[in-house]
Amino acid sequence: MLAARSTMMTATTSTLPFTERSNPLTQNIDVADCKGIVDMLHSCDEEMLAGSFQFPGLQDDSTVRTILGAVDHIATIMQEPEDHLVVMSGCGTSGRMAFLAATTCNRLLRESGRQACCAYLIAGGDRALLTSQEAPEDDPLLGASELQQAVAGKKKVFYIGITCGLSAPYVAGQLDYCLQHLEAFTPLLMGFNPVQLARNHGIETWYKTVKDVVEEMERATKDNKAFILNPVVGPEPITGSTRMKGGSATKILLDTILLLAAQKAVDQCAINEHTVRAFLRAYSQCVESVYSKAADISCLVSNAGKSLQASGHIYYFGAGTAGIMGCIDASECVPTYGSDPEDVRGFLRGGYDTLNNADGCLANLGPLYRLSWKDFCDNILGHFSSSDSAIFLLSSPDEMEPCADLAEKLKKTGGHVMAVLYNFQPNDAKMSASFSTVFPQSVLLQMPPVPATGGSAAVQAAVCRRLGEFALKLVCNSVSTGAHIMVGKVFQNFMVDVQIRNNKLFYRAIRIVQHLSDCSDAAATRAVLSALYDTDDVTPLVDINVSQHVDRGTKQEKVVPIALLCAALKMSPSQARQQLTVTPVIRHAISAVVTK
Ligand code: S6P
Repeated sequence: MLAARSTMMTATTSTLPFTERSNPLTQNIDVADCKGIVDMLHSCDEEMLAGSFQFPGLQDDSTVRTILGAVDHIATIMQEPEDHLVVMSGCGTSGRMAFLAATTCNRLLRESGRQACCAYLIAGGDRALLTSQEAPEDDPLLGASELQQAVAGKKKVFYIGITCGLSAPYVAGQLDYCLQHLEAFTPLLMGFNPVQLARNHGIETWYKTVKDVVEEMERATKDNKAFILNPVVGPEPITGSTRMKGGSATKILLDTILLLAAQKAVDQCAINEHTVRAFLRAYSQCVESVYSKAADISCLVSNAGKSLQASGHIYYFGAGTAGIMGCIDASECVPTYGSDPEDVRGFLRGGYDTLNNADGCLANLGPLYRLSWKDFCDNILGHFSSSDSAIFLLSSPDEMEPCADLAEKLKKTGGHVMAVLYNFQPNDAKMSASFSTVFPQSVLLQMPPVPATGGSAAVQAAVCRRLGEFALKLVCNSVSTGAHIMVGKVFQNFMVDVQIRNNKLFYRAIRIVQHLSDCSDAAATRAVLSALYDTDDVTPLVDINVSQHVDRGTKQEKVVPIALLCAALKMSPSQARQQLTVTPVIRHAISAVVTK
């Protein structure tokens, strides 16, 4: 039988990374109503900023000091950009945050009359900005060679490797390369676990583990040749879903470092601990401003969930980086919830010209890479129906007008048409009245004042945009998480339809099965392999490389739910598959066999 709610990963909790732990704040998120879901996400985001996990948190002195160290290095590069470079890199959400930080920082530098000096790398290349490409995360050699290409001809490089779980071999390969070339590189590892909980699994194509590299980084840190920025922000609201708190904390840290470096380099501002703390406080205030609209956000969640329940879709629309936040949120639903890539999609006004990615237009890769509003109007508008949800993401009241035409067309179908607007201007009754006329179902986020740190108008405007993007990230994450909960993709706080798309996800799948069915690690492994290969006899599979399981997992659906039923009810994979056709809502299929 499946384990009841109370026995939460007890024996292994202290050795389990924070990023893989189940958060006690959200253990009932699967049975909460929409407002309850948003309130729990609020508590988790407060926890992210407050810390208190017996390890330094986001606002602790050691974190602030490391931020200041990074600011100094990057400001120097911004002042002498000729043959110097800042590279930010990661996999999945971490790579997307690196992309956003690099491209927006370059824009700010150009607007300020400076030369751009930031580059980004993402495992799987630019297509991973829009779709899930989880497998390249496992390849340290690919990471190292891509870094080598990116820095060709540069004399000094400040490298920021982001891996929320301290777990991605792609990033470890790059850090290792930096450590071997410390004459040119200053590496910074960003993540949200203590170093002793870095991933220690063997890597098939390499002789080191991620933990080996993290320990080398620790030694280089002691010699002042490297940085580790790893505040603990607590477990994710949906277990292991580092797109949420991990992605948000990454954004807070990258924004803070880059904006303060720009203030120092461009505006000659003195940056000290107080300035850093003022920035971090602004993000805390932003969290409170967003969730002060929890009731409005929960209406968006409810509509979006109804759309998925009716086999409809959720479409985000936005201009500039507001639209990019929607695209990023959409891209994460496939690996997290095993959802169809068409279920949640983002559309960007101006398409690739707005995305501003290194490889330019990717539209020829297929329909999922056609992301402009025009693409939506040409290919999807005609099918938009009363089952669908449209959410416009606006960064200024001026954007209402260009949205109004498309919004009216969508409203005529009877679908849910909603909007989120973040506003830094003083509250204006006329503006909010016209906003709610165009979008009767909407969230108007009145943003807190930006920290007054003496930067130029260009820097201050950039600070507003970064805070606004953060606010939109929280809302989009609430919408897509809540909607997938409503459609039964979460049990307790586990993503029970996660797809096995890389090594980390293979082991996470086993942990979910082990925990929920209260069985041994070996029994859970057998159940996952049995579901993966549709066989009762897993003996020949046990010694196969995990990369082969991942190849298969990328193509197989419902592996975790089937494995759960196999482990808990001693069903064969075909019986479990049959059970899931009778009870297709996975949460219902699982909860039907839970012992209370
Ligand atoms: C997580 C997301 C994943 C991760 C990726 C990198 O919600 O779906 O794509 O971002 O696996 O993880 P990490 O720990 O290296 O940042």
